[in-house]
Amino acid sequence: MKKLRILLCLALAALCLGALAGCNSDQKGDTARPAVVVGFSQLGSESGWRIGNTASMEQAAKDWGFGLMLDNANQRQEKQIAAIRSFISYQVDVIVFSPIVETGWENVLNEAKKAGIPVILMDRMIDAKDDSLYTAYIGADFLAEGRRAGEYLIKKADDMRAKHLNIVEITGTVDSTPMRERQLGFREAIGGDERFTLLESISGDFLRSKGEECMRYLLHRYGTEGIDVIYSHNDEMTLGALDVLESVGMKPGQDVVIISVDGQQTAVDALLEGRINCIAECTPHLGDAVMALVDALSRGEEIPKQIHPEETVFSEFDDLSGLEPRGY
Ligand code: GYE
Repeated sequence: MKKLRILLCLALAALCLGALAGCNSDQKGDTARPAVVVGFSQLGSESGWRIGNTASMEQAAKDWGFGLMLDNANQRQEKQIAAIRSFISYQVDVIVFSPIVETGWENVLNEAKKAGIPVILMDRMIDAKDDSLYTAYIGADFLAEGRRAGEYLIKKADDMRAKHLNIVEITGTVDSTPMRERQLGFREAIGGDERFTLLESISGDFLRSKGEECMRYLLHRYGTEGIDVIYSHNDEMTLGALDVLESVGMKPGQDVVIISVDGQQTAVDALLEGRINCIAECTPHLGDAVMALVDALSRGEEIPKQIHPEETVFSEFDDLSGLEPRGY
């Protein structure tokens, strides 16, 4: 056991030195500790959004001259908890993490609090009664994203003069903030409108492969004629669903209304081709704003408890000719 612990310490030290090499430092030498070290636990690489988000954090750490210890948890909460513990033992200046689900963080966040290390929640929230367990949350207003998706659908139904539309929903990871709130916001927007029936809601875990699986199941259950609208909580799952629809000869965007969330380049391209009807934007470019908070904390300044980036919606009703490349 002791041996294992020593090995773990050595591995951690090697990881830290590797991760921190080349950063600005307050001492001489390549491996000296930078003035500010950020421990960042990323939840995985499940989507174009997530990969863009990791790149944004890495770039911003470089731009601000901060050391970044990055750990990718590959979709496993226990790996995130272990990473946060390692950041605490390394005594990083700030911990940033993107919680894969909302529950189960109290213990490890209490440990960070006891160690006096501020925690910034990035992208997703936690469900904790005690809001002193984190210093700030920076991430999208997912409720607003869901509402925008629903508002688009109302407009579309008016435009189609539809009497009745059957909707299926492919959700993100169960118990994650974007899943919960994108679901809620959408229902809020369309609720009470009797033209809509929500046939079923199933989780595709934000993964393209599961989006495909969900679509196959939904087609099997409701048939090619039974589904009028697909509301999918992210672009990866949407792209998976498009493949399946096209493989059975359907024309997504025409035979069935496709509503997605995120706005990664491949999905925006599909929107421009008419294969997706609407995308509620969610930006992964949070790195710079996160590092600005880290900087403020390192100067002992107060920071806001909650920050939402500005976001919009792209749809077939908009002129998208001037849209800049998305960068993810
Ligand atoms: O929409 C999805 C990703 O938490 C906002 O996670 C993020 C979501 C994003 O996998 O593509």
